[in-house]
Amino acid sequence: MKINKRNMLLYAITDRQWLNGRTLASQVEEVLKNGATFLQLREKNLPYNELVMEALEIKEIAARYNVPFVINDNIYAAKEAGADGVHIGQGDASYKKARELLGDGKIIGMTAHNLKEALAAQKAGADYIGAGAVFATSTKNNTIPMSFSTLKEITDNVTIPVVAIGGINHVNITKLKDSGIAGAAVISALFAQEDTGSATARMLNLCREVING
Ligand code: 3NM
Repeated sequence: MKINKRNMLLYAITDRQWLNGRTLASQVEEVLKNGATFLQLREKNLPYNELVMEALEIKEIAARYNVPFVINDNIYAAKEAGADGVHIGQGDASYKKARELLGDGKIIGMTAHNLKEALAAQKAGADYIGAGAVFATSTKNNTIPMSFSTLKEITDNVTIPVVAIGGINHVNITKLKDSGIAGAAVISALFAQEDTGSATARMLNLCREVING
């Protein structure tokens, strides 16, 4: 599966820390039913076999909604589970390794914290860029703050889609207007909410207003 800009509008990233008895599969179903356009499975502490099992379950849900599904970091799990691709950090070597293993048809997204990294990701062959952290977040430690002007500099200078990430919520997303992004990547604004489905529907409308409008 290859992506286009429209796939990037509301990029949902999973997180099990807020499940409170709910299952990840049910939360993913809510998020996709309510219009998220892209899905990343992000698991920082799961043993490999469990990650693959979970990926297989989530992949089936994403396929039902025809939403691209990538796995964070683990190219081997992405390969074994037959995911649509992987999201990786920096580096030409990591890109090459991922592309070699997954093949040309798969999606490879890369993180960038500044223009130099964004240009390097594009040059390596990345299909899209995740750029952040555009706002403060408690979901991930040690994020590097990214100003609006850096974000804009990136979107002005690369041709592949850029999704903004980091602390984006239903209020501050309006600040990303005219930044040139193709979408917003969010974790807690969806998965930490009591009603994940309605949080997704509201976020999708905001993305349409801010990004397409
Ligand atoms: N990467 P939330 S910020 C996974 O800056 C991730 O690269 C970031 O979660 C980066 O939407 C982040 O809850 C966490 O803030 C995003």
